[in-house]
Amino acid sequence: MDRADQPSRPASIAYNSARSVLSGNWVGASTVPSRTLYPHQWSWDSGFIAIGLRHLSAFRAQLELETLLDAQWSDGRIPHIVFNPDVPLTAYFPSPDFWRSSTAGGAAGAPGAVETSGIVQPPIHAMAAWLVHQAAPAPPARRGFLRRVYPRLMAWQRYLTDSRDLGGRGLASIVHPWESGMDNSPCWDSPLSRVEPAAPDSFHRADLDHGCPADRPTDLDYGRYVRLAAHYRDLGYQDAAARHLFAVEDPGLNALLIASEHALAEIATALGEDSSDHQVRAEQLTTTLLKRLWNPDAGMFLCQDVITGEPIPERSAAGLLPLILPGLPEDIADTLVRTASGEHFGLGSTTRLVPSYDLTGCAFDAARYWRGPAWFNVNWLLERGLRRHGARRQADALRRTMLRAAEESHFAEYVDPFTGEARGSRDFSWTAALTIDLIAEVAR
Ligand code: 2M8
Repeated sequence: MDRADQPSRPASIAYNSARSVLSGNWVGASTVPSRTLYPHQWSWDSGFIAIGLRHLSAFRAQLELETLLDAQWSDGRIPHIVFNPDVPLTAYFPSPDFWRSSTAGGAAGAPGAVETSGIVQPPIHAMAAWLVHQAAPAPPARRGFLRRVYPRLMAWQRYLTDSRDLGGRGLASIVHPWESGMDNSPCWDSPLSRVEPAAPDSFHRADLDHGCPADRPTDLDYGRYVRLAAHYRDLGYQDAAARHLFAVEDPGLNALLIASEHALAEIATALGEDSSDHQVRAEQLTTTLLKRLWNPDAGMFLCQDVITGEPIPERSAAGLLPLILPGLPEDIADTLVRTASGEHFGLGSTTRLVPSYDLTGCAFDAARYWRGPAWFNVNWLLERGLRRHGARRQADALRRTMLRAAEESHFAEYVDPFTGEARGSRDFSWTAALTIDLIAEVAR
């Protein structure tokens, strides 16, 4: 690590332990989410990781994002996994020989020098790049970072707003549950039910070599994930040509898209360029998000199934994430805060951290992956959203419980929302990174 570019660091046991987790998961030019379960580079993980790394080393935070951007496809997409060629194929499934990006993705602009997946994850990256830049103390540590990443981040955002507007309604669609980052959310149950699962003997689940089956997706869901990914691959990962079997407008992904458009406006201004296009786009996207996905009865945003044209009547934490947006009307923000604190999510009453899914929903499961447990990246975004919209008391309380749960759970991948009990893998990178960010931000 480059000590010269380190900002001053608050000393605490949690901070130092979190830093050790990130050092242990650093693989030279990027960070793996988990040494066991996820041994490659993941897209939105790297965004959250860079947000924490910025407090340790501006150089390392920049490198984290730039390593990811080096795997960007020429159509603008940032793949959700960048594979490490030194890791055995059996360590993670679906492996590079399943995705075959450099051949199957050739027409869509996949790079030849590195193997990647062909799907994407939520666009936290411009927001992360802006936060990384702001933390770099002086021009030498900034290293021309913004100038290098700006065109790439812009191409990424345009891929989502243009190639992924599958509904023609002005919002980006996901074509696979994994693209939401909330892979096993009950929101996907109905659209996934139309997908014929891949034969169980056609793949081997490496995740069950490391994870507890009760915490992970079922075999049936996994078969459907595999079928969807293979279908997209066999269409050359080309969105215009593809007949998607799954297409959903997700408020979480679209909220990050808008937050990143605001970040691009900041970046353009810092570079002395015109920011008006980004500002206009952010405002238009916010208006569209409100028009298309806001559900007044639910008091939150809901997903929309683009294939059936119907809203998906499930409440997931993704529908609270627009709280991070600066341009949100205050009555909507107030309603979101009430919904987060009410019976469905229990913030400040029945739960310690905001669960990934509705506590009263039929599919709620406090242990299983994205069907109820609380995730630190989601809670970090909500903490910022609460703070942005004046709910300071709730934000302070959430920050305290997050820090406690992160430390007590040994930086777990996710936790039981009621008890904070650790689930999934331990020493998880974004949990450690966001712990560092929360501590450092208080110390400012
Ligand atoms: C989980 O997703 C991967 C597939 O991308 C998996 O289950 O194998 C999700 O929690 C996702 O949001 C996260 O980015 C990834 C790596 O941490 O793991």
